[in-house]
Amino acid sequence: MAASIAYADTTALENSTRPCEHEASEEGDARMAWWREARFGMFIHWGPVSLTGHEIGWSRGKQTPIAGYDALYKRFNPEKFDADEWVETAKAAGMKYLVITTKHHDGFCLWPSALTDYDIGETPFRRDVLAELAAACQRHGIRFGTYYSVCDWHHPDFPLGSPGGSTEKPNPNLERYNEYLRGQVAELIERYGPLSTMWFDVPQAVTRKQAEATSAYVRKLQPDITINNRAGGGVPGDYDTPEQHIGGFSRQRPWETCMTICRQWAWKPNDQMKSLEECIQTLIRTAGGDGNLLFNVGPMPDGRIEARQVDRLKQMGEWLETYGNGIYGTRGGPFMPGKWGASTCKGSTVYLYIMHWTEPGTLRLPALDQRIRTCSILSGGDVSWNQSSDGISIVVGKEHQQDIATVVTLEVEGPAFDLTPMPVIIPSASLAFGKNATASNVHHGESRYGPKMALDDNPDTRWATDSGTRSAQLEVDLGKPATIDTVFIDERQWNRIRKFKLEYKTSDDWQVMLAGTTVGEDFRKQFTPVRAQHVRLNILEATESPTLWEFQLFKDKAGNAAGCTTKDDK
Ligand code: H79
Repeated sequence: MAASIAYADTTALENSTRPCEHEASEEGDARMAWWREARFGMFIHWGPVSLTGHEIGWSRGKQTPIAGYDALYKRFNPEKFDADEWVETAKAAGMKYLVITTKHHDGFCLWPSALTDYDIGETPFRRDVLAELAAACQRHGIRFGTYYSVCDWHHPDFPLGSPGGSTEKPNPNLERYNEYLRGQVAELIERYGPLSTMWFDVPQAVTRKQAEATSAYVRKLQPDITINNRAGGGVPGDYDTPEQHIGGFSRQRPWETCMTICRQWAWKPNDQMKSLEECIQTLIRTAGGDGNLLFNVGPMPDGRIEARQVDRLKQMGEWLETYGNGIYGTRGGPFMPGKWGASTCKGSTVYLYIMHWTEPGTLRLPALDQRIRTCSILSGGDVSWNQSSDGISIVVGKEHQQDIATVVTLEVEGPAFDLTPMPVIIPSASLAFGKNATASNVHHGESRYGPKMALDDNPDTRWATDSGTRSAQLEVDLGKPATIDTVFIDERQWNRIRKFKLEYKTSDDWQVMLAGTTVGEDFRKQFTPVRAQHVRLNILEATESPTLWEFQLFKDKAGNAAGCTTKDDK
């Protein structure tokens, strides 16, 4: 199996929202109750690989030759490791649980396992990192969970090897490997449990039957443990795991976005770190979509978490001290996350986290079917508001607008959770809005991923293509000829397009009006005006299957996105 196949499998799992398979059960709800309340956890990727500064697992046989990678543990001696310091950092960040890579794809075990010698007990350090960490978590009231990689490119019995599972081992024995895996997860639960979660990953070469058996075994050892959706074979587990992006709004199926504070999972010197604004807005948008955030740090080879990362996490915690009431113990909605911001609710309170004003100082929201009793700014100050059957408007003076998010609370008459979730649609006035469209490819042929989803001004819907797609066309019929000179394209943080042409149809040909390379979030470009009825975005190259949230066309509108103003308009 090639590395690319392994990756495609993971992607499929991340996106697995097949409601019929994931019927909520009472046991499931009970297991997940604390998890939903907690909302925010720390992910830790660590091991001897930190000595190289390259990516955990994936750099084996790539940046670092296999023999060299596998010998790193002999000089892994993180003398400054202090479990209390890590857990105190998580706590200061406002995190409620912690999940650590007990074994990544490289096979190294951070605890002294009875089933292998490739573990922390054989390093000069020798201390049991998991025992110390589990104890520290207990002391500080943080739930402790274990990441355990299903694939093991180091173990001779696992059929695939490095780099990235693209090679085959000479004498694999998957039966025996599964016994090893089950023996190890039993050690984890028995020695360091009760665990908050068993966080499986990259289940290459595993059948549904085997994954079901493993999950049942884990459940038997600890009935209230949560299990993610990566045990293998499409076994759904308790929650979905969007990786490095924020999951879509869903109240039916629990989900947890895992994301890195820098770029790499494992420590890398001078890795690019996210701004405080990006960190906090990510947490808000996650909670607003009714999901959790498992935010990753990669500690250094000396055992410490980088000071700048510790500082960033503390800043998040300080923000949460003021605004966390609207994060912990809340549910996402009723206003779905979008460019404008996100909302959460608890009791009869709706929390609005306003990040972009639809007009300077004003936010317009769709109508609610409960009366708003009061409206206030969480950090104090005046807000004026109006509610009618057409919608709600909220006006906040410049002096009370906050950089990261202005937090406004609405008190409604009944349980806010009963309000039906709705998108915040800001009319773009795009000439392509609601027009007929066709696409060369639609993800699984499903209409919810159809081309019209890119023409609906709805920030929660998108046109998507099948995984494996690397080029695609989206064609719009404007109904009648129109003059256009501006395009707006939004593929969010996915940033998959590498080469595209914007074209219009003449009587017998497609003519190029704009050519470009990357698109990403909020791409806006003006070009020489053309008059056309049929316009297409011709994506010539993409790193993954192309997907677009919005595709908009304008005449004389080089201005702001979707009628939105940003904080810069203050
Ligand atoms: O443990 C972390 C990742 O190592 C693992 N899951 C999270 C929690 C993971 N599984 N699949 N993937 C990541 C996606 C694979 C991405 C890749 Fe790459 C792109 C592999 C090779 C190219 C990222 C960039 C890793 C190496 C370079």
